[in-house]
Amino acid sequence: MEPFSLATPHGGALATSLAQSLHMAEQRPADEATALFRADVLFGLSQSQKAVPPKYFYDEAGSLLFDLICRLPEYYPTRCELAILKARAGEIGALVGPGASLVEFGSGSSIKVRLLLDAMAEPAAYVPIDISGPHMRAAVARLAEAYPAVSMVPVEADFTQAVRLPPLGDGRRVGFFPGSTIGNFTPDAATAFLAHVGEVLGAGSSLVIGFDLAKDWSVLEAAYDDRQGITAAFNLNLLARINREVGADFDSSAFRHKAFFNAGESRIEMHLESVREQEVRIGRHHFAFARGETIHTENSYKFSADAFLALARHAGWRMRRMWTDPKGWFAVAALERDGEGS
Ligand code: AVJ
Repeated sequence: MEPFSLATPHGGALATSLAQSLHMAEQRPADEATALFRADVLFGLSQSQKAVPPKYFYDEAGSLLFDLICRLPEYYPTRCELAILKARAGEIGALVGPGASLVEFGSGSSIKVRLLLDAMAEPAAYVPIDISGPHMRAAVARLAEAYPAVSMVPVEADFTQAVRLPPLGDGRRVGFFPGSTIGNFTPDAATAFLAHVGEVLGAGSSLVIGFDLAKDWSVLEAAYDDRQGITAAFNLNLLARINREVGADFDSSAFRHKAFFNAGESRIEMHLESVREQEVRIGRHHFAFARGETIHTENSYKFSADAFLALARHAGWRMRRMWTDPKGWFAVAALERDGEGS
C-alpha cells in the first residue's frame, strides 16, 4: 500500500460522500472516525510491507510532540521556512492582493499563518483544515484574539480526502500548504492532491507552498532521528494510539524508531521496527512480526526545485515566485492556477 495515496481502499468514497452530506465545518462523528482508523490499520497491517498512514500521528499527544519536533535543533524545516516567510511576507502579500480568503491544509498550531495574515491587505477569512480537531480549535481561538477582523472558519477534516470549502464570498482564495507536508505524498499522489486543491480553490486562486530540498544525508537523517528522542516518541505514539482507539495490544517497548534516507526515491522513510518475533492482536485479527520487520509509517520526500515545479505544472499550477533560505535547504513557492474561467 502507498500509505498516503489520495484514495484509500475503504474510507475514500465513503469519507467523501459523508463529508459532503455533513456540513464541512462540523466534526465527523467520533465513532465513524474510529471505524475509518480501524479499517486503515487492519488494511495497512495486512500488506506485505506493513504500513499505517502518517495522518494518524496527530492525536492530541502526537500534535504536541510534533510542535516539539519543530523546535528541535536538528529539525531545520520549520526554522528555514519561517525565515523565508518572514523575509518574503511583503512580496507574498502583494501577490495575493486585498480581501482574500486564506485556506490552510493541515493547519496544526496555526503559527506560520500569522506571517501571511500580517502581510495581507484586509484578509477576509482564515479557513484552517486539520484532522486534529481539538488542537486546531484551540489554535484558532488564540488566532481569533489577534485577528478580530478576520472571520475564522475552521474545518475539521482529513485533507487527504476530498474537501469542500464552506461559502467564502467573492474574494480571491489563497491556499497555504507549508512545512513540506506535500512530501508525505508519493509524486503521483502529490500531483493528484495539488490538482484537487486547484479545483477546490477555483479559478484565479494562488497557492503558497513549502517544500523540502534534497541535501546531505547526515542532515536529513539527523532531522528525523533527533538526539532527544522526540521523533522516536512521535513515531511510537502511533502504537499507543492504535492500542487505545482500535483496541490493539502492541507492546511499544518491542518496537524501535527507524529513520533513513532512501536515495532511490529521494525520501526519508520512517518505520517502526519489531525488535523480536511477536504477534499483535486487534480483535479477532492476528498480525505476525518477524524480528526486524517494520511498519512503514511515513515518507517525507525531498525535492529538487525542478522536480517540484514539474509536479506543480502537471497539477495545473504555474509558478510566480520561488524563494529559498540562505543555505538552500528549504523552498517556498507562490503558484497560480492556470486557465482563466476554468
Ligand atoms: C509534517 C510531514 C512535514 O515530513 O518533516 C517530522 C512530519 N515526521 N518529523 C515531515 C515529520 C517526522 C513532517 N511533515
